Amino acid sequence: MDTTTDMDIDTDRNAEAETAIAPSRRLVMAATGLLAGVVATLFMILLMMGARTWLGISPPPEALPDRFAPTIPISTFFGLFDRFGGYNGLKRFGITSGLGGIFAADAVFGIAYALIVESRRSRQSGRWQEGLSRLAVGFIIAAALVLWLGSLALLWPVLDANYRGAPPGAARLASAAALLIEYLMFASVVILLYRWIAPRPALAARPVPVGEPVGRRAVVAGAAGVALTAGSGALLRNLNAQATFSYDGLAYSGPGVEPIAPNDKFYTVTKNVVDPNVDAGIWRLEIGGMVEEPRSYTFAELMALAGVEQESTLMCISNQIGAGLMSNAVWQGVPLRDLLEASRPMDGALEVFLNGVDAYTDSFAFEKAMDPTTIVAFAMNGEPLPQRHGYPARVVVPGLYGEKNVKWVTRIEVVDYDAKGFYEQQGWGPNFVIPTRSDIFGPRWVRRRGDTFVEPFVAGEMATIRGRAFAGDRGVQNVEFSTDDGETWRDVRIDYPGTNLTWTFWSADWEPEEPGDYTIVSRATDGMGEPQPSEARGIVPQGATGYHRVVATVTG
Ligand SMILES: Nc1nc2c(c(=O)[nH]1)N[C@H]1C(S)=C(S)[C@@H](COP(=O)(O)O)O[C@H]1N2
Ligand SMILES: [Mo]
Repeated sequence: MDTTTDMDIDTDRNAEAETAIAPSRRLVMAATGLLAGVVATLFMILLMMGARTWLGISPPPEALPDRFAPTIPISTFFGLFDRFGGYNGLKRFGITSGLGGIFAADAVFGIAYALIVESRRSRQSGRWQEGLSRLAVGFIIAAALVLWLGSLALLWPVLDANYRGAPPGAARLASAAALLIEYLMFASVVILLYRWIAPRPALAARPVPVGEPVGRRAVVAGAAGVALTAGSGALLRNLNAQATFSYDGLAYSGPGVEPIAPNDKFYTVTKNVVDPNVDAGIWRLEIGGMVEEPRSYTFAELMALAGVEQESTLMCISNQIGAGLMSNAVWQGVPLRDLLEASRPMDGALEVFLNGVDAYTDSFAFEKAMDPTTIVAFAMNGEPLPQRHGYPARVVVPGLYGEKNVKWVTRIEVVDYDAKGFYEQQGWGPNFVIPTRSDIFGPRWVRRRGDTFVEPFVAGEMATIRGRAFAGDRGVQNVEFSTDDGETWRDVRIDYPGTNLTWTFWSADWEPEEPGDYTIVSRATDGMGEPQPSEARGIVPQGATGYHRVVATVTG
């Protein structure tokens, strides 16, 4: 590196710069580097927040957990839930540790810059403009490239996320470009700020009196940091207001449940901290992979295709017996089969691999994709899909757990291998067919040691027990009910039969004769004549099975 022109400016200063740097001066340099690093980080975070808010580009603190969550085994994943307060607590932890990590890395970066680059004879001029030597420019570019290539390597699989709905190819380019710009800006701000604040070499040789420009500049830099924090804070509050914390895990249960769940009460599960807010104008649905004719549909083109209307029930694999991570709706959409056939799938198709705009992935058998009941839905109960349920389009695949019903779907690939999506990589499955279940939702009960009705029943008075049964896409043939913990069974009344793809609502009258505790149980038989499994099985790894038991206290 040739710095002779800089060095020629002032030979006295030159001489000083060649003398060893005093430890106290090193401390000032390190502190200045730290300050520059922190302020530059605040600036970069403001850029990231802006890119997230207006362009839907996922910042590294959001992308990192998305990248690594699928690699965490289920047991560890649930262990983390316990430690951090559920999925929401874990999501908060993911974001804050991502932000913390960025600050720590960048503070180290600032200090290292000060002690390594600035202590070299690279800065012979007292004025920062002149200090912008080739070495500094080289350093900016090298540092940004290292951060950028590292980020690309680490985040590649999730860089195709775009929370405004840009198609995966464009989204990946946008994410990569944003990172490069952010890192270049970061490195530039570190250097410019350092050189603006730092004591000039000529001054540094003597003690810095209070009130020197150095101190004032550090204060100005600090103030800039505060202003940047306020800016990021405003954007962060805005994102936090949209965050899924308030509704992720929303259950639909209790005596008030209706056969068709209203859209705003439909159970909700999402991996995201802030769900996509898709601009249907830029969104596309791509059909690709092993097809003769890859295609890309605009929202208008999709809606113009011959559509179907279908009532079907969705249930999360994490739905405990008796719990409310299940709901039923009438969906409007296009059979996936029509879209696949239009693209002419090749021989050897084994599965379809689905991508949401949030870099969520899942897969299911090609044969299931060709089933006429598997649809790409764009409306729910006669309204456009609500944002949190996948606007502008989601897959509805009856009979398979909720996770296969990819929301904000943007790309469907035909593949000839066993593709594993977000949760399947954690170890869920491999069988995602919903087992038959039935439960009781009224009168109200609470989960104590076991489930217990809140209000006591009265001997000699007629009461009505109400519940639901669900058998994936096999239909519910019949439901039975017991008030003696399964010793004896009798048939129930079917209040809402639904279809093969939906749940069934049932009720039974019960007039207890004697005071005491009774265990109420139900069991269903599916449309194939198969009884509901009685074996109590937990949700990991293939969803819960077993009977729902609720204890009733009968008073005299
Ligand atoms: N793109 C995307 N699709 C997704 C998810 C997600 O996080 N991202 N979550 C899945 C899970 S685990 C479930 S149970 C269902 C929930 O759908 P709902 O919120 O509309 O009820 O969406 C599935 N589809
Ligand atoms: Mo789920």
